[in-house]
Amino acid sequence: MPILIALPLRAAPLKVLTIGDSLSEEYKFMEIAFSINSKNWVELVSERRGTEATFGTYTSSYFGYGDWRTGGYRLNFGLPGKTTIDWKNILNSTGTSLLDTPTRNNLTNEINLCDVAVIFLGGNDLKDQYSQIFNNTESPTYLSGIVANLAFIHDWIRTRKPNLPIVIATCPDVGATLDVSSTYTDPVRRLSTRQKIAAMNASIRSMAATKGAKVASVDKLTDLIFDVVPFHLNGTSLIATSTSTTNASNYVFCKDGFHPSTSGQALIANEVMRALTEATGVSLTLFPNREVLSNILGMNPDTVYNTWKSGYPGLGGTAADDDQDGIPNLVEYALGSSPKQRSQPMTFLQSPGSTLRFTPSTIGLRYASITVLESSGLTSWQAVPANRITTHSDGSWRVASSGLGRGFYKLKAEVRP
Ligand SMILES: [Ca+2]
Ligand SMILES: [Ca+2]
Repeated sequence: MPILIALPLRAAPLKVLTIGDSLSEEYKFMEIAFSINSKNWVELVSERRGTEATFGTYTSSYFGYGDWRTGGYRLNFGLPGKTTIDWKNILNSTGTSLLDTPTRNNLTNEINLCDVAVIFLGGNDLKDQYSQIFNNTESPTYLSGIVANLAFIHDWIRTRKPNLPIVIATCPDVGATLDVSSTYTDPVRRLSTRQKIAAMNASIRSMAATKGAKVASVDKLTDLIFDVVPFHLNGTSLIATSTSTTNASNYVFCKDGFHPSTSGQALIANEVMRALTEATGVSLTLFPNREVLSNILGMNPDTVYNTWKSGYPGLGGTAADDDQDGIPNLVEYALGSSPKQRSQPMTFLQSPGSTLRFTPSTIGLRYASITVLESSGLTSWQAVPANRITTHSDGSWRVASSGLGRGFYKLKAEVRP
């Protein structure tokens, strides 16, 4: 009688091909120029999600592929300095370099082997003409041309492998980089330039949608750098206003002030993995901020809380209630109240009626989230539905009554993932 052994099915990692520039080229090959001690999204995904996604075998020899690549993963065509126009020339056979033809031929072979392709370009196009875009002197078709070039590259791949899932990245707004923002400072023009680039990225999203491609929102990172000032992850500060000659892990940019360092690249990796999941149905595990801080950057993600705690010698754990005011210490932190003095953070508004109000700490909320729980009889507690909670410009949260008679409320805090 045959013996059947059931083995757990383990899918092979997703084979990801990349058409990109220096943001995708392994930073290992760029060390002297700018990226010492830093890793980029391809390296982070390979090293930390290698059972889920792969870029193929690795060669550490420079120009080991005999094409434009300096080396690295076999499916990664991250070519430093290339624009969408350069890539279009390579694919179109209109390029003039001897390396164009082997690059095109090798890419064609690898497209046959991969499960999904990522087109991640445009940063160099924007950098090349940033002065013109900033001063409104760019060619009227410059930005729409970038979208058209990305569409051309998409279609070129599609022709070679009709059913291949394809991801198109939005362009990083290079105006958020230290290098560009320190040169182009006029606030009105900075804003209008940002709006033009955002409109171009909206066109990329529409173009991708019409082609059935998925979008990796790389511009989310540059939006964060513009809008989250000072920059932080879960309350832990990351410096975006200067650089470090050793590329210390708590800096957002590499020492050239232009390329994102490991922290920014980890956030880019999340946007690409999110799009890869959408495009292929293969679920890739994103990097939670705490994994980025601790495992990837080697920082302690709890330092902000521990620093606060050290101001109250002898304080108990996050769930303890040292001052016995019914508010656990982590909630005290999220509210900005004292864990050593009885606090009364929630008040009822006289008008209208029974609306409850409290004001969390902006800094506390970076590290911990707050959930409002309610109960009718103090035995079972449920989260108040989001549509009954509003946040206001004074920082307060207001919780509308359920309208069902007697109600009790309490706050729960959780350390953000
Ligand atoms: Ca307390
Ligand atoms: Ca208290």
